[in-house]
Amino acid sequence: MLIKRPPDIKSSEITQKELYLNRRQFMLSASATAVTAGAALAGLDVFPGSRQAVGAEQFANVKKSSYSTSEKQNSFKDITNYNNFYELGPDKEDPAANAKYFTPTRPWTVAVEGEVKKPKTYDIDALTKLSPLEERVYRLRCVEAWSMVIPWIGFPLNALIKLAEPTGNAKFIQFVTLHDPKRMPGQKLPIMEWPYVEGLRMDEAMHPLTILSVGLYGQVLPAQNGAPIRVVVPWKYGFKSIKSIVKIRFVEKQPPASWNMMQPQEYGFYSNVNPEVDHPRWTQATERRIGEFLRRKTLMFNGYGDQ
Ligand SMILES: Nc1nc2c(c(=O)[nH]1)N[C@H]1C(S)=C(S)[C@@H](COP(=O)(O)O)O[C@H]1N2
Ligand SMILES: [Mo]
Repeated sequence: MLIKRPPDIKSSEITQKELYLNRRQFMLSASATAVTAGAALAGLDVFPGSRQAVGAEQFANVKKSSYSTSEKQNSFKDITNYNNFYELGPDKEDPAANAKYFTPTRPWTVAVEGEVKKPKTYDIDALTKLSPLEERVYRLRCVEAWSMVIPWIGFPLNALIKLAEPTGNAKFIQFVTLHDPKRMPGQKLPIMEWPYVEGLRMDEAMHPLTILSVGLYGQVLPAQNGAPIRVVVPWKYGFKSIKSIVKIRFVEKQPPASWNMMQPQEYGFYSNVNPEVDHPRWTQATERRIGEFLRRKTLMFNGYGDQ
């Protein structure tokens, strides 16, 4: 199903459409997610000046977070068409184009296991209701020196950690992405060891800035941004923010992390954004904000040093 925006759509019609969408109170349904991805593919889904993509399920009662930056946000179109998600292809345009193989991303479960007193496999809908959802407008700074400002919807990872009750042995958390080459065709390519894995030290995982995101721009997470649930750690390079997770495992030793395993001399385990430490092949002192022409200075810890 392809929803096209007539070029001369009137603002009165937009309002009608939005009211209609809200009234429908879209269920967390496979079809809603599929429509989002399909429409995003066409690149025609966003009404200019509106935060909504036609047909996508909207979250209600999302609190604004005081942790948000007031910087100009990137457009929904940029955020959903310029991605790193190797499971859906190695080029920036691939994830949007290949999202159709990955959707629908429901049903979905996330297993919380390892060094915890309360291991549990959560259904994505239960996980989404685990803690009040907030909008967190964060910068995401890729190690490849581009960045975006994205209005994420999510909740602090520490809410889930507290429920799991880590044992004294839990020093790190490992995150694992879905491994399903049929739905993630990039996994047929030997570009890295699959599944994608990442890790955080327990204090980093508990930090109030670290979130599990289930949406952006007020709606469910598009497939190419890591549907249905991903990590966002705003003071670290983008590759730490692992997408489409199925496992959260509490462990004693520092767990393997995909980019670190692939090129240990280029990507460390901690990978805090630091403009003073260059990548062996390029500078990290500046970055290109997607949609802008001039490069800007990269901030220490991506601007999250104070927290
Ligand atoms: N599973 C998985 N997670 C991933 C990646 C990936 O290839 N696979 N790419 C990472 C990188 S390098 C970046 S910069 C961000 C990009 O997130 P975005 O596409 O939502 O902007 O996702 C990260 N999470
Ligand atoms: Mo990245």
